[in-house]
Amino acid sequence: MTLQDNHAAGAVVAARVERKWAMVSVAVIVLLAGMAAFAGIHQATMPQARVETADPTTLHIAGEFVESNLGSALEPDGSVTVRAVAQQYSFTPQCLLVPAETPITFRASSADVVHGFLIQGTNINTMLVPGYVSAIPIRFDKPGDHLMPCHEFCGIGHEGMWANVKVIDKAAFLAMTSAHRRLTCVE
Ligand SMILES: [Cu+2]
Repeated sequence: MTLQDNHAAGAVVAARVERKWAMVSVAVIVLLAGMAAFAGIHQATMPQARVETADPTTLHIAGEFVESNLGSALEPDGSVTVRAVAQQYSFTPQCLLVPAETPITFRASSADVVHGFLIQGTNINTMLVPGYVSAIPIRFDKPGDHLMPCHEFCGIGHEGMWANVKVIDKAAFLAMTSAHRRLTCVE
């Protein structure tokens, strides 16, 4: 075998290996695009189906996020809507009370800068952007306590910004709704 034959054989091998790896990388891209499409279309995660806005400058004086409307509300269909506001450096209410085994929708916005909305032990993880309403559906299987830290750096007091989420028995929650229009676990 001459040196030239060797080179030719090497080129053939290199071309074959390159084709193989090109196919692998195309397959990875197709797989990732497929997963993103599945999550977006089938599980309705991102992008959000609609954009809701809320004026951060009047959040506390008018509309859905006035203080008297924050907390957990029982809807006519039996689901629960929880409304909260984030501001430097706290959440209002500081303790969110929700029932187990019930469809829940969290609706929250920010009064100033971008904050994070994350409930530990669940897949809730989003941003609260001033001017926009973040709406997240969830269902808790059992009672328990969850920490809800702000996980989006929002200023010097960021590390001290968190709230609690208390999941209680559904019957106990429903019993409380007759006495209060909006429920929280703030002491
Ligand atoms: Cu924050």
